[in-house]
Order: sequence, then C-alpha cells, then structure tokens
Amino acid sequence: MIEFKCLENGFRYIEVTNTKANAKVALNGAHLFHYQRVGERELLWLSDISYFEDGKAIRGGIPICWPWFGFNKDDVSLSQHGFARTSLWEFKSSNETTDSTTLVFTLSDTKETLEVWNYKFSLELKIAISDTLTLELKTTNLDTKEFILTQALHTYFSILNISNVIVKGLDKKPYLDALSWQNMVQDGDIRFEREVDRVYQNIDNTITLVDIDREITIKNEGSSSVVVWNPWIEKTKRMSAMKEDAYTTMLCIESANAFDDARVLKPNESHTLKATIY
Ligand code: TA6
Repeated sequence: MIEFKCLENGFRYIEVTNTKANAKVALNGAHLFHYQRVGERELLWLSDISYFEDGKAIRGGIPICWPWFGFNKDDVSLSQHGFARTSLWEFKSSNETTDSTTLVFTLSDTKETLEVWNYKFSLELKIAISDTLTLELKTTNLDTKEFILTQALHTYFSILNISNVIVKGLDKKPYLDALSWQNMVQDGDIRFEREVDRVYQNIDNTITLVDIDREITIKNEGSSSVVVWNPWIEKTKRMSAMKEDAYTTMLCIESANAFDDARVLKPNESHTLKATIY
C-alpha cells in the first residue's frame, strides 16, 4: 500500500506498507527517513529534533549527498553535500507486489541549480522496499560539457550503543582521515571510542555492521568508497538538529563516490550508485 501524506506545515511524504516492511520517503530530498522490517526494530536512525521542512535537510535516514560530497572544492561557501537533499523531487512512479514496493523519484536542473552548479542533468532515485532495502541513484549528464560527480547515500543506521558496535569488511583498506587529512590504512575491524570521520577507498566487498541484537550487511555497486562517521561528544554539541547524546545511537556508513572515487561523466553518460542493505 502506498499512501500520500502531508504534515501540518505542508511537508509531503509517501508511506509504504507491504508484508515485509514499512517505510516513509519525503519529497524533500527524496529522503527515506523510516524503514522497518516486520518484526524488527527500526533500521535507520532519525533525530527526534530533526527539521521536517521543505528546503532543510532531515537529520537521519538516508540523505542524498549530490552532486558533491562534503564541501564544494570550487566554492566552499556552497552548502555542504550539495543541493539534492534539500530540493523538492518529483514522484514519478511506483510498482507494488505484496512483499515489495518500488518508488521512483526524479530531479532535474532548474534556474536555481544552474546558478550553483552550471550543468544540465537528470537524476533518478529508485527505492525498493522489502525485507531488503535497495537504493539506486542514477545520474545522467545532459550538458554539452563533462562534469565531476562526488556523492553519497549518507545512511544513518540505528544502533543500540556506539560502544558495542563493530564494523567489519574494511580491514587493510586505505582511508583518508577527514579529521587529520592524513592517509591511513585500517588495522582490523572498526570499534568506536572517539570521533570517526573516514573515507575508505578500494572497497569491492560487503561491509557488515555488527550490533548486539543484529547484523546489517551493506553491498555497494558503482562505488569503491565508503564513509564511516560518528561525531562523538564534542562534534555532536556543534551539530544542527541533534541532541547531545545522539551520537550514542547512530552510526553512518555511507555508500559513496568520494575523493579518489570521484566519477567524471561526459555528455550523455550515466552513472549509477547502488546500495543494497539487508
Ligand atoms: O559524511 C560525514 C560528514 O561529511 C561529516 O563530516 C559530518 O559533518 C556529516 O557528514 C554531516 O554533515 P551535515 O552537512 O549533514 O551536517
């Protein structure tokens, strides 16, 4: 079942219910902000003080960082993580069976996007909701000049406690430490006891988030970089729309094309970033 819903302030979202899962996607940012499998606790972390307003990023769920990840290298005054997450997307189509629902959203260049990023494009996000969650983000260059694309599906996972989780699958992988801007190599599994903000490279395998009560697997395609982020105590205090203890129950593992994994798209070329989570 697909229901079109609206908050009192006009903020629109789509709620999906099938025999395997329940999910909510906002038109602002084509942002999945709730996904729960039947009989399980919520998969995605969502701040209880998040904005739900058109033009503002939701804190939690899966923000779409596009067409740049992090700061814009050419103009650092532009919004971090690009404009897709704060743009109103168009709902294009849906496809339903009893145990699976697929929603398709699109975004195209406008006068406003051309002012900050001077390229014509089409962007399509396909979200398949079942006992597996799949997101496919397809970028097409509709311009006459090539562009560089960096992006991420900035997934916030809901965890029981940051001190008990382990991330597996990144042992021996090189990473850029975004706190010190040094190139490092991962030694063993990742455990958390301080702020972590890292862009791992050369990833061609699945990543597993091991929590006390469950394991979540993330498989990426069209991507060889993965960002792992937890703001810990001090940064959380400086973050917007996050309570002081928020860092204890969230962990971002982001399917990305970032830094060395940036993609160049020539006119009429497309690139698809796909994340499968189960
Ligand atoms: O992906 C990690 C990161 O780039 C961090 O450095 C952190 O600031 C985070 O994203 C959240 O960014 P935001 O713009 O949503 O506050």
